[in-house]
Amino acid sequence: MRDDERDLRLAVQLLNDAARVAVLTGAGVSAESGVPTFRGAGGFWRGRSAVELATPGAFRSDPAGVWEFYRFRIGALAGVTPNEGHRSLVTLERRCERFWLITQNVDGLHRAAGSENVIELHGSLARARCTSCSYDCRTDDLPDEAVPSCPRCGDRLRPAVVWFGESLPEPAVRSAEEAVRECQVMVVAGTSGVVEPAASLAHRAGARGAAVVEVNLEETPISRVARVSLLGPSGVVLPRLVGLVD
Ligand code: BV8
Ligand code: ZN
Repeated sequence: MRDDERDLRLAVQLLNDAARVAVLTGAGVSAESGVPTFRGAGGFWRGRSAVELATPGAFRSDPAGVWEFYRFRIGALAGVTPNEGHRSLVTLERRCERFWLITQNVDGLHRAAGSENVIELHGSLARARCTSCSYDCRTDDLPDEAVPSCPRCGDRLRPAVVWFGESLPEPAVRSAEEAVRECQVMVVAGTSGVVEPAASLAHRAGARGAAVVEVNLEETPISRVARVSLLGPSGVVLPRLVGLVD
């Protein structure tokens, strides 16, 4: 039997034996819907890296430039639909007793596919919030200004995403911690395993005894803790894997 066949069968067996399953996804899962990844070629915008733009410092020094970057990404999502990989995770959720879908992605595609228990670690491009008061709104309702201002207090609005150097939303962290404690299997799909504290969720689940099943185009730091790594596009591998699970 070829190695990849053997690995796939092991991954199927691990999921068949599990009632409590967590999934951690990254930009690679949305890449199959045409959304540029964070670190690949898509990670650059007008010569500036996404990592450099996704920071409070960039927003302080160039709020209009940062809003241009986010409006570009929000606009690029129009017409983007979930792919087979997103849909396979909806099927997987329905067959598990307990299921957590932890995503680093901010594109809303898991919810659009029909996933229910979605934990958005890094927030969402669908919403903006005030930098001073509790006002928030949908980004398709934004005032048409270079730097949208809050209708309630007049201060600047910002995208409701988590920037580098910012803490993750408490409720999302609590749910992700529960998943790490309880899951028997954690499927980790389409993430470079570079960004913390998201990447540590996989390492900690593995260290605790959960079986980590990685799905990626290439090896990542998470491959070290994976019981099995399935190499290939998530839009092909995930449906194939879930399709074989009882
Ligand atoms: C925090 C929202 C505590 C914004 C994102 C030094 C100073 C300060 C902080 C740090 C530091 N060193 C480390 C840190 C922590 C820092 C961090 O991790 N930095 C990295 C760059 C080293 N983390 C933080 O700052 C976090 N907060 O730590 O709070 C704190 C508080 C105060 C001070 C210090 C610490 C906040 C991190 C959240 C950042 N926000 N997104 C926005 O989107 O604009 S993260 C961003 O990266 C996206 O969400 C993205 O999803 C995420 C992770 O990237 P990936 O999803 O993995 O995507 P990537 O492009 O990297 O990889 C794609 C993968 O898919 C690849 O492996 C590829 O092979 C694979 N792939 C591609 N195509 C396919 C595929 N796989 C399968 N099929 C395919 N078709
Ligand atoms: Zn306000």
